[in-house]
Amino acid sequence: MTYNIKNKVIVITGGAVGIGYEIADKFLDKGAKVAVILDINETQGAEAVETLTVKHGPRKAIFMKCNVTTDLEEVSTTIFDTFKYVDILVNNAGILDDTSARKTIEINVTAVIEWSLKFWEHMRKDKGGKGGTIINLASIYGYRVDQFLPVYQASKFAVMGFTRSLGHKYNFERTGVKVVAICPGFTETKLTSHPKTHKDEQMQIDFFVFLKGQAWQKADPVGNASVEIFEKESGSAWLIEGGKPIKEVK
Ligand SMILES: *[C@@H]1O[C@H](CO)[C@@H](O)[C@H](O)[C@H]1NC(C)=O
Ligand SMILES: *[C@@H]1O[C@H](CO)[C@@H](O)[C@H](O)[C@H]1NC(C)=O
Ligand SMILES: *[C@@H]1O[C@H](CO)[C@@H](O)[C@H](O)[C@H]1NC(C)=O
Ligand SMILES: CC(=O)N[C@H]1CO[C@H](CO)[C@@H](O)[C@@H]1O
Repeated sequence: MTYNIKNKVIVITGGAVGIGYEIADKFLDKGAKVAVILDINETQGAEAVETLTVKHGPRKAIFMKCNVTTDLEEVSTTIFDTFKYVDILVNNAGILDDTSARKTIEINVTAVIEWSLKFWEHMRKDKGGKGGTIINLASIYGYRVDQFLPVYQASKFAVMGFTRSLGHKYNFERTGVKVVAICPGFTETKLTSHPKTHKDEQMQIDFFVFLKGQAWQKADPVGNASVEIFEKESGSAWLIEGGKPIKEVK
């Protein structure tokens, strides 16, 4: 089955910069009707809309200020009122700060689950929707284990389990809502320029050395990969590392 992006309304959390921005750009390239960019930073949101408008034309990108941990009800209501129907949700907002476990879990797990369920209900065919797609940003940390970021690791395992279960064939066949995960390897964004591990000095040094040895990529190929993954089977997860072609994570 070919999934058509043309005329689809896409909502992207954390969409103003980095991977989220690239995803908005690539879906607009493929003919999406509008990209609704949610982000906490209004300056970056306005900049993203300005750049995307120059590239794709007026009213293709819209910014709404949003804190994913607190604003789900208010922002989703505004989105549904304004656009009537949302076809694609990308849960991308996240932090990388292993010194604040509660915050990481709140943003990277709880918010992903709550946003997914809200839009899943909106899209499900068996409850009056037209079906749709939810793309969750997991990470290489969703399946490969290292010793440096245990909290982040836990949050990504959670996103993978949630995605595979909600996206299970059983649920997809009933609802027509596809749920897939994208697992980027190390990607150059603002988030990764200052990763925080524990205050343990030796670990900081070892982590720095470890980071230097990874296959880094820019955010751009992750945007491309998300367009490809849009067509994949519900419940599946895909690795994009070092800018190489995507690979299924079993
Ligand atoms: C928002 O982004 C701008 C531009 O990158 C930055 O200068 C500013 O500090 C950010 N604001 C907050 C509250 O993080
Ligand atoms: C988002 O909301 C939470 C909960 O109220 C708060 O702790 C956090 O600081 C907010 N984030 C920003 C960037 O304002
Ligand atoms: C992304 O895809 C576009 C075509 O859709 C292509 O021109 C570009 O080279 C790709 N970029 C990467 C980094 O793969
Ligand atoms: C699903 C989700 O919100 N994932 C984010 C968690 O945080 C990382 C940053 O460390 C983001 O890259 C993910 O998109």
